[in-house]
Amino acid sequence: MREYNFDGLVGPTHNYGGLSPGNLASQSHGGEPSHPREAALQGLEKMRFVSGLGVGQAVLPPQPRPSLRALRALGFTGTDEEIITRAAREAEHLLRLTSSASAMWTANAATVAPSSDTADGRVHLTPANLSQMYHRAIEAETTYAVLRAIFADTRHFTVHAPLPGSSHFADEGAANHTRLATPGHAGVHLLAWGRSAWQDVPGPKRFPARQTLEASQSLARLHQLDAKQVLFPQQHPEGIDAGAFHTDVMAVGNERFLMLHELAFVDHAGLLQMLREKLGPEFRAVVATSAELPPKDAVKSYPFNSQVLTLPDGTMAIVAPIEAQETPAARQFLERVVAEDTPVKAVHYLDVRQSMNNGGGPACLRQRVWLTDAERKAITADVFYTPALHDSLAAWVRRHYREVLRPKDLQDPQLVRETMTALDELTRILKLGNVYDFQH
Ligand code: SUG
Repeated sequence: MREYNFDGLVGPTHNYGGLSPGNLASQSHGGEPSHPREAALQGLEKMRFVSGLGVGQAVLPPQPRPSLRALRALGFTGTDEEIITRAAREAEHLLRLTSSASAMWTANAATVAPSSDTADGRVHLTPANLSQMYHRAIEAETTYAVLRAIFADTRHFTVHAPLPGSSHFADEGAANHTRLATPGHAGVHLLAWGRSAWQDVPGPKRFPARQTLEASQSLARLHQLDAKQVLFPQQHPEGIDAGAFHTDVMAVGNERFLMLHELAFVDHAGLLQMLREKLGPEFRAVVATSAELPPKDAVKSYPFNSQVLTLPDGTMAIVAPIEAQETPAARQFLERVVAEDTPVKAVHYLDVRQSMNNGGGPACLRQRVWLTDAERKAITADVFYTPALHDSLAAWVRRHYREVLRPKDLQDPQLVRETMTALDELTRILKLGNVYDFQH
């Protein structure tokens, strides 16, 4: 079984809409000009780097934005251009909400369970409903279509429908999911959550908690995970109030290694004790206290929003955002992780600033999918990273993406045409078939 990182290709309307309460970067950069072309190329460079480490790499496509389907559902009628013009005039905020390129953060696209851990021996995937925020909720339908197109072979894959779209089952995908495993021990799944729809659990006071316990429990059932191998830790309310809207802002794990901030989970000591019992003595965890790494620094520079990758030689490497290198407490923490008795032997810092400014670091930009060789071969779409695919995607970005996007550019009816032309072409590059509503 090998891990493939399915990175989201940044979409042509990447912009700073200020859309996510509780996500401090999104709030503080709202209204600034964005650079879609640079953003997409930064993402491609990250894929090149990870693939160069010898780690499995693949790509997921952006979604059509502004979403005409969403605007039509809200009562706008007429030609595509008329819809944009009228929305711009009458409800600028709806145009902004339906224009976000947020599907780039594919950690939120779905939750995945590898075939080694599921009762029926298939890979299970559930697209996240993202029902907590409208600009993200509109991703689910297209994500479902894209995943069905890629993971089409039902002998190997089960793609479930997104959880029912009520706030009761608000699901943010793999951003709250961690799979840990040690040799000789079955994989353990952490399915974290921020609030309960049913039980009375103290939650954050300042910012919204997104994922519900009820959603996480449903994912464990749908994916046919062994109940003994699943834990449901609660995200620490103080962590959420400090800006850790997803678990992966304060914790990241891989196989026998977990690094976390003490504000990642309620009772992290109890959680680590349970993990040691389930995973045995090879399991390693490194905890950052608030004294060592102030929550403000963790949220601003995202050392935990790193990819922890197993390399072909069995050691691990961390791919962290450059902001973590520039923030002394974060850099020193990552250096400590390498210096201590952990499998991590190197830290690499990459520039994904365009995404970081909306609260999305390296870990947000990728969905982990564990595949056997047979499962890998069952995927016929051209989504696996190669230098040739890189070249054709980079050329495609340069052909279609604008250099700069200012808030009022979203009102340009031309933008929706440009996006449709680009995405239509992309589905042919990736051999996806017709996955977008405008293609039907
Ligand atoms: O859902 N930002 C995303 C960032 C998602 C990060 N993902 C993970 N942590 N896995 C969010 O808050 C901001 C869009 C804007 O403001 O334009 C946004 O949606």
